[in-house]
Amino acid sequence: MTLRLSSAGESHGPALVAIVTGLPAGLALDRAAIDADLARRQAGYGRSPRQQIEQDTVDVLAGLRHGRTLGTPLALVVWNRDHKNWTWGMSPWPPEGEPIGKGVKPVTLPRPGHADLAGVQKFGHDDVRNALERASARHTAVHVAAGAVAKALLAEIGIVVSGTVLDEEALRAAVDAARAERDTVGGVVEVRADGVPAGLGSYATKEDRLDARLAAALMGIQAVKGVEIGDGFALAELRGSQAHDEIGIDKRRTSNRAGGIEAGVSNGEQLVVRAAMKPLPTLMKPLASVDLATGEAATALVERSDVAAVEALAVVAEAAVAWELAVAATEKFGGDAVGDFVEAHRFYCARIE
Ligand code: EPS
Repeated sequence: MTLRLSSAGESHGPALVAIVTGLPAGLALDRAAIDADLARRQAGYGRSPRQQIEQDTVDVLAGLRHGRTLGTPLALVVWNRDHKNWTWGMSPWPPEGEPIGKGVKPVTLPRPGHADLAGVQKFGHDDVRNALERASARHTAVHVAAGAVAKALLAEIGIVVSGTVLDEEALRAAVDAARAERDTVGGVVEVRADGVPAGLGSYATKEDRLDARLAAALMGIQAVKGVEIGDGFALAELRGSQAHDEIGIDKRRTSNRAGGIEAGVSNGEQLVVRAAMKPLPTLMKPLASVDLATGEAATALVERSDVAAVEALAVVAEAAVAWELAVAATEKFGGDAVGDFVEAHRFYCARIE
């Protein structure tokens, strides 16, 4: 039983969907808890007016009965409320009637920093919208819903994951200043996980390494350009005697510069990872670009945008880390029923004590 997640959905299409397979049966899910994470993702400072339109909530179409998983594929849906303004422009089928609403006019002005140009080149599109709709961070909403499911599973074995902006005050000041100058900003988020037992992930192959998996998961989030595990880049400046975390007779560490992972394996200390986000590429004062329709010099697309989405990233990164930990935990403890999973974890923890 491998825990897997796949998702689909365009930013202004009808909905965002996710299918989760490999969840044990009998896991209790709390709709309010999932919706609370969706709301946290939307609440961040510097987000666009789109967030007032959306007010995301989750619907479950399969895999759940009376609030408990069935051990069958779980289908999650987050509807795009804004789709009502794009029914012609983002119609999945050839649209009928007069073109009306948003997304009618092709976009030909690619934004530096976005998927726009490489996206149309790669897929052979002539409307940049065909690239930007899926490249948009909008679909992180349904990944947050899946992350909330992962957190419910992790809670069964006492693992708690939480993400924050590294420096909220500085971020808010930077957002205010950037907004005044009609610009955008990025920032750094940190995710910590408590209760992670030693032994998740493995040094056996590079694909097994928990740090590699977490880095890939975080880099998989829009706009993330850097990832650190524990003290990360700062460790490169230290001597070995200063960098490593000494082991006590209780097998605990006196420090945690490794961020809870050594050699790709969790070591029982708090997991600490950080992700750096670049400033958002949709600018009200656009950068130089080319008009793909005429080949002439132009400035990039100007669209409704966020000033920053760093607080949203903290929630999305939390979901991504929770997801990877849930994959690693189910790999290690298995179980078709949630009770089997919990029991295997209990047995293992007793053994390594
Ligand atoms: C996004 C652009 C904005 C954001 C959007 C991500 O959307 P729009 O182009 O519709 O104004 O608001 O984020 C969300 C809608 C969301 O829920 O996170 C982008 O280009 O990535």
